[in-house]
Order: sequence, then structure tokens, then C-alpha cells
Amino acid sequence: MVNDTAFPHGIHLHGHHFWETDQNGARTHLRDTTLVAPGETMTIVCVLDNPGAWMLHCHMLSHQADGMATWMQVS
Ligand SMILES: [Cu+2]
Repeated sequence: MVNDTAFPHGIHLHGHHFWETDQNGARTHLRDTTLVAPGETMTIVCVLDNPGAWMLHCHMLSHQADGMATWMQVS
């Protein structure tokens, strides 16, 4: 995930959990929401094993209202 904005974003994935990774690519914390800082690029690892249409969005409601929300289709 790339945050090329000037604001932090609490990004939440429905239907799955994912691991944050460290600078070596090793898995660290298992989460369903992560905070991506301004200018940060974050690599996550996710096993997409739950079929369905899952929302991926910022938890800040004003950001979501401005369009930071999408669907991820897992089949
Ligand atoms: Cu946001």
C-alpha cells in the first residue's frame, strides 16, 4: 500500500486478516486494519481464502466519503 497523501490513513480490509512486514519482508503483526503514514509504502501479506466481495477502505469517515473505499473480489 502506498500513501502518497499528506495524511495518515487507517486502512481496513473486510473478510481477511493480513500481516504487516518489516524492512526485510518478514511478517510481523497480524491485523485487519493498519495505519499507513504520509509518504509511507507498506507491504502486507494476505492469504485470500475467504471468497466474496470484501470492502477495503480508510477508517476515517471523511476520507471514505471522499472515495477511499473499494471492493476486492475474492473467488
Ligand atoms: Cu484516510
